[in-house]
Amino acid sequence: MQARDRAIMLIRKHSEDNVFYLEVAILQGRIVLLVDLDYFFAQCEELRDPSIKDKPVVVCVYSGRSQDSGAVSTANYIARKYGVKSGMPIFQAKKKLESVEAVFLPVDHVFYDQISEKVMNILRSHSDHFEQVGVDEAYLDVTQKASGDFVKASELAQRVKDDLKAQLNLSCSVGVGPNKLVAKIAADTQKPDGLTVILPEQVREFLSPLPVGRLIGVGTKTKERMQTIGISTVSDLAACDVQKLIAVFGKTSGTYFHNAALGIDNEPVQEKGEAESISKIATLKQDTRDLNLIIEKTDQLCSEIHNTAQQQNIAYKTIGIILITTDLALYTRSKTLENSTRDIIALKKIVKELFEKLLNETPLEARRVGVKISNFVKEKTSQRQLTSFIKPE
Ligand code: DCP
Ligand code: CA
Ligand code: CA
Repeated sequence: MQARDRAIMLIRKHSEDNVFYLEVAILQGRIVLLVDLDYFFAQCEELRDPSIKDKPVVVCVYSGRSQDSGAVSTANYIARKYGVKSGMPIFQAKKKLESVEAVFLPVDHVFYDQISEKVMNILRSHSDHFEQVGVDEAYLDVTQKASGDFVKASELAQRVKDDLKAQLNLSCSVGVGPNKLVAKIAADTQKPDGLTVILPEQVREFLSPLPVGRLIGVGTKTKERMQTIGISTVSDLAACDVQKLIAVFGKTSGTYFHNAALGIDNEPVQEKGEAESISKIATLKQDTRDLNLIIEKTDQLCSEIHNTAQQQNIAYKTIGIILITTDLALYTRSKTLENSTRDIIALKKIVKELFEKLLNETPLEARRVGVKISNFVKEKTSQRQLTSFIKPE
């Protein structure tokens, strides 16, 4: 049975049993779709030349040193059957495909960006709120369009898929859930050409058996640290006391992991650049002119801002500070960089410099201090692509 039919049946069955509960659950919640194009770069190449469609297609980032040096950017699903994967050295992919007639092509970002733009325009038209998160994926908040109803949302998701197929001849995989976290994981569970619907009441059961690495924000290092405290699945993480997580990972990350394990995620679907700045401000334990005490506090604020910026995939050009002195006068200073950054070390360094300078300009003591980033730069891709890793050998 298709996930979509299962979702529809569940809603109907429950609504017979418990109409009130279900209406409350559905009306209050959001419905978010994550749409991710299948084997994107390789699918674009198949569009350009449909004659390669039935063969293994491997898109490569050639480093240029020798004929086959470089790595695989992506491959179509036929090539994946032979074991070809993103990131694999090209010579290795060639070895895996030596018994068949395969097509190896160089990346052509200009072409993929053009197709991506067309895709995003179609996706945007189906949403109340829209957020592109990579060259080939986007979140769509469809709560209003679907009248808060998961059945309608599932049908809408199918229409999105049909539209992309009819207008651009592209296939994608879609996840439907009550928030971004669940929608993203749902989309990853059935590929290619998948549609996976997770109802609010299915979230815990859906997430529980998954390895923690499937949660957004749990990378290799975090996964290893979790293993050392006996956490390998999402249900292990959900069972772990939040205070323990905070002790190990800090307040922001500990709380985030705890909520994520429970399927809680309140991040809005919003286009990058919608928010114009992110700022945090805090009161010092005591009024002071001691730069070290001030920096101790602003370093914390920088970490919080850095986490938020990372979650929203924001790079920024302007870094600012806020100082409120004992007499409650407010001072602000900022520095605009030539190139955008997302580097926490640069952020902390500039904040320190700005405070050092500002303290020299006022004789008063600091009472409250703040940090602000602005002048955001929209990044096309949240996934770090191979091209950004590969250096000439
Ligand atoms: N990409 C890359 N290097 C990687 C991962 C991805 O260059 N290590 C590029 C090529 C992909 C595109 O980004 O086509 C999108 O990445 P995805 O992770 O969404 O992978 P695909 O779309 O290729 O495959 P899938 O069908 O699994 O989504
Ligand atoms: Ca993809
Ligand atoms: Ca993607």
